[in-house]
Amino acid sequence: MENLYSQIIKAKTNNQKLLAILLDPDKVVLENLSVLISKINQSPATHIFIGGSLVTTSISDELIIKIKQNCNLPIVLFPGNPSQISDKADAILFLSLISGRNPDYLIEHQVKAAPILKQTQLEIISTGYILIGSGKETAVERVSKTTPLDRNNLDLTLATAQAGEMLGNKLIYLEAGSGAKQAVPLNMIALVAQNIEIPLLVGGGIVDLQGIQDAYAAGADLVIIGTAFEKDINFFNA
Ligand code: 1GP
Repeated sequence: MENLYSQIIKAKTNNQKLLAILLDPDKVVLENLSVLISKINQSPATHIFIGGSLVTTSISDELIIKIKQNCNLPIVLFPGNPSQISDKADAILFLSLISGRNPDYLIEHQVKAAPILKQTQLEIISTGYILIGSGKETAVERVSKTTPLDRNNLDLTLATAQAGEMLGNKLIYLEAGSGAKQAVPLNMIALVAQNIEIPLLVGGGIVDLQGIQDAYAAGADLVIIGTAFEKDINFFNA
């Protein structure tokens, strides 16, 4: 099978926009999963991301197996820490929180994860993860104990994204934080998209279909929707 990263690159080359639905294993009720999966199958989603800043349950394996029984979308781990690794998924965003200055999230968790990942077949996609301030503290900020970048500081955000690219990251992820009050500013998406070569992911605080289209128009290659779909499984039917 062609690897997921090649597919993302191909989509970017063809200007085909991608959409990930983010499922937090702590919030998914397994009994309701079949309805959830049928809604995902009817949606324009191209990927399923699984993870969260603080996942406390260990249902990830079971959740992924059940999703795979009824859904063909690739499943990508989006882990808050190494305990969320599951070899049942297809790939993992190997994140480094490059907007922050907490060594645990820059390298420590990655060192712990490496030997575990070596035992799996997961495709590893190194991702520069950049947290952007959204006016209110988000879970990523709280858990990672890092300060997000100022949403008005375009220069610093661009330099951070470019440093991530130069370090060899394969993706840049601009994150406002799950449930953020304000999504990543469109002018910031545009500036970063125009000045990096690698695909740009954008998520956090996008609450309607127009928000997704706006992020695409600004230059996002892949948009992540978590809370809006979690709150309303008919989100994509509107
Ligand atoms: C969070 O970017 C994702 O990591 C999705 O955010 O839950 O606000 O959609 P939302």
